[in-house]
Amino acid sequence: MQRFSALSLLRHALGGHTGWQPQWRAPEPKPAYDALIIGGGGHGLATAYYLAKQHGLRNIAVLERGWIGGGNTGRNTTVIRSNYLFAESAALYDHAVRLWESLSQELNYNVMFSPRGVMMLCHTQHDVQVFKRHVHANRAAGVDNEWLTPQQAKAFCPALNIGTDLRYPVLGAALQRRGGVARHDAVAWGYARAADALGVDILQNCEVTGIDRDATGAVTGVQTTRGAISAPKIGVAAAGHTSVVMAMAGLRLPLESYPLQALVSEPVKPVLPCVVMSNTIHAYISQSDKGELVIGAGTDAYTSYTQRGALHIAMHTLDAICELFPTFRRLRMLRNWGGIVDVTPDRSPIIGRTPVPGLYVNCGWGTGGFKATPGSGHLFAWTIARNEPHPINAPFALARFRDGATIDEAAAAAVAH
Ligand code: FAD
Ligand code: PYC
Repeated sequence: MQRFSALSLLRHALGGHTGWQPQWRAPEPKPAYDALIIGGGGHGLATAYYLAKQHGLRNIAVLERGWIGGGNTGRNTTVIRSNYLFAESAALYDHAVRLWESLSQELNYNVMFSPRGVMMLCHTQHDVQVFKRHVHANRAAGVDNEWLTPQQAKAFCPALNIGTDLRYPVLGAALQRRGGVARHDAVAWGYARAADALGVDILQNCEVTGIDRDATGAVTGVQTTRGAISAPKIGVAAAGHTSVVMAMAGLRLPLESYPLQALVSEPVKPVLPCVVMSNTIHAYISQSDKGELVIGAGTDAYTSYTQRGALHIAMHTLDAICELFPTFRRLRMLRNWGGIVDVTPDRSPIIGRTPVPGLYVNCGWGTGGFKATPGSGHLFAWTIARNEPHPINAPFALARFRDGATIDEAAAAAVAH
């Protein structure tokens, strides 16, 4: 059943990076479900959609303490790519990129996926060596990535300054042409609408405040601000706040939460044909379909739950952008915001079972989980439904920190943290 109104579609058409959200006839919580997903961001909603669509679990609910997509899903800068170093990661993120390529058709909702190319700049010999290694590793794993000279980088992105008098001159770049951007809130709404149509209850303003367990330690349900709800399976996709939720079940995870911020300029005519990223000088930029330049900074240096970043981090990023793109110097910034990302010691996510029977976790995407949304939901749904990981997410188990089988993607994360 389609529960979205014409008003919600109008709001989508008018929406910005924050704010508007679709309205539908909100269901009341039932006392019992077959499975619960905590967190109504892209990952949680995608998980619910694939649980219903591919595993036939339809008596399920997504519990969101605020509004769907109001967390990092609606706050991120939408860079999509799969150029990670290790084969396990390239397989994980490329699984997602392949799903992105047909997601609008899958959901019958335009998520505005735009594979316009992601170019990652090198400014030091160390960068050159690291990114050439990524190019070779990706190509060996069947993932597209190519090396560009500074002149080739400028030909791909004419506004880029490749002058040799820069403080950090551009020495080359790695380009993934299949990478790009999408419309972040449309992803949340598209999955929500499709899950809702399959019978999933999406419960907003429903904060989980406790996780109930029986004498064997297995989960039996949750306490929420809208009452107690029982279920034998609970999946947690509460980015940034995963530690808080997992502590309700007595679990401590290897996670730290940091603010990460971004900002947009006033809208201008098309000037930037691709995504440009630079980890070394802590800045990345793309242009939205509305014309705004979408600019992102590194994480704050301190752990925190404040959904805003420090001013000096943003200023540092704008200095870097102005050096790389002198033509943008006179643009005014329209708005800025922040989100909270949770980061693991190896900068790779955790997707899998936990030591608590019936409790599953999907977290630790740090600065880079938007790109993974469809793949993450697809694999997490598989894991919850079958109580075992899919081969693609098996290496991303929590146990890797105990076993020393970490997957260090700090360089590929590409956002300073
Ligand atoms: P969220 O969308 O945050 O969803 C989690 C939800 O859980 C939230 O809505 C929250 O309200 C809810 N929740 C928390 N606690 C509870 C509770 N107790 N009860 C009920 N609900 C609860 N990634 C990229 O790949 N590319 C990018 O360009 C990119 N840019 C970024 C830029 C910024 C500024 C930020 C902040 C992040 C960026 N990321 C990027 C990271 C990306 O946004 C996240 O990894 C991704 O969106 C996580 O999705 P999610 O669904 O897990 O989390
Ligand atoms: O992971 O590509 C990324 C990214 C870009 C901006 C923030 N994260």
